[in-house]
Amino acid sequence: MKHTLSFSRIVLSATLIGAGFSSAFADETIRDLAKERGRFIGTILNSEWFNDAIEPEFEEIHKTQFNVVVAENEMKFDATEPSENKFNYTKGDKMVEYAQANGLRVRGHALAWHSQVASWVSNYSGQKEKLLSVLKNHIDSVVGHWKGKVAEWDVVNEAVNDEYDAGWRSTNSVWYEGIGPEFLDSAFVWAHAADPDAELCYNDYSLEWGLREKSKASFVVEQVKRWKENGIPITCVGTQTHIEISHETTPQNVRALAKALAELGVTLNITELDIGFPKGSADQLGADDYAKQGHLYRQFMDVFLEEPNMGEFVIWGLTDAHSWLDDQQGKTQGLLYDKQYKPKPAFDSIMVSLKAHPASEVKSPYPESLFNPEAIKSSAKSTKLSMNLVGRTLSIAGATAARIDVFDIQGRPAFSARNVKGSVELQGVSKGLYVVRMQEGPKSLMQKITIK
Ligand code: 9MR
Repeated sequence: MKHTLSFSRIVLSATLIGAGFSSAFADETIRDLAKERGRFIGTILNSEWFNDAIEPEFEEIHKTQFNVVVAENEMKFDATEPSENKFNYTKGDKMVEYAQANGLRVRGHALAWHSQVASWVSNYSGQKEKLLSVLKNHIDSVVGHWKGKVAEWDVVNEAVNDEYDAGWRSTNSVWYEGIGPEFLDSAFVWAHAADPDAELCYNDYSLEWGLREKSKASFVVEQVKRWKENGIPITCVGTQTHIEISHETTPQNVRALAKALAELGVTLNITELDIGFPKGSADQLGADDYAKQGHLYRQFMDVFLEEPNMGEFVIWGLTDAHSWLDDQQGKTQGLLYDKQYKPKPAFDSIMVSLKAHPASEVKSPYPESLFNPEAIKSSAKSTKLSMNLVGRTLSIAGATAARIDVFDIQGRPAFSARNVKGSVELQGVSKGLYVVRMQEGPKSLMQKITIK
């Protein structure tokens, strides 16, 4: 792709050349190379950015080098619904506007998580019906507010425990303890109803430890299989991938996970990558250490580009000057840019991997329309599904072989039919309020119905 050097890029290139690290690729961006390959590469906007307390280089690099963004803390439950049913979207809106102005995709993080839940929710501990309505109202409101603007949500985050024999996280989770595991299924159904076009992910850490029997990754794959069989609208898994320099087998474990999810028709995204050195080691690190870090980053990028069902490569921070690794973990120096905003060897390694995988050979899991605005217009024209219920007869239009799934108000599957054309009888569904999802290829429509 040909591009003219913008003023900001010239300034940026100048800042990259100097003492310490320097990049051999100062005039090229990993964003452009990823985009040509139908992929997204991104990083967070740190909380300091939202508070206007970050160096100007941060945003300059951020909007030049990345094409997907996620808020470090500002779209979490405690930030968006600090008091019951009183929503605060100010900081999230700031990010969405920034993303729109600079052509970045937005990931929403996170809807149902045991951590960073507003404190008022614990007033309802153990009250199943109330917690279901609290979570539903939160998802309806937050996803509804950013409908069409947030491309993908981490619907459920970190719901699997850290046991050797993995299972659901059953303690210290207000959602699990009060509702049971059906909070996960319900969360996906509600999120899909609020924005049928958004991609919906299950996101967790330690998935990079491999698919051994009873592992977290194997447990997640089993759940994804169940969700797909039951028509629960999951489209992606996020592997956070907070690792250490010694974790050399993890890229190939991520490859194996991608392949397992490909069989289920689900995308795998790397959502929070960082590759840290032991805390306190920063002063002793030399060229070999940074080369080793770069090698691991490159292996992740190689896997990412070679697996056709991987879409986003997101790093949990831009600069070592602002990283949760130093603040909250026994780790340090895990990101692509050093504390002076100089690109580290890891940056060049990612660039080299992108260049070694020509665009013609990299498959994208996304429709062409995501990267090509003209195609967006023409696909919008063809996305005209509609449905209408009379008695128990659901008439459909705009599809020739649709899949119909009916969920009760708690998100449990109540009816399912495939290859529907014209109409379908909702046999055996008792009276009440339901959500119907109609799908044909990439087109999908959700609608509430009442069976009387
Ligand atoms: O980077 C986030 C940090 O600022 C917060 O204090 C912390 C609180 O839980 O969350 C960090 O982000 C986490 C993310 O939301 C989920 N996966 C682990 C991330 C690092 O802790």
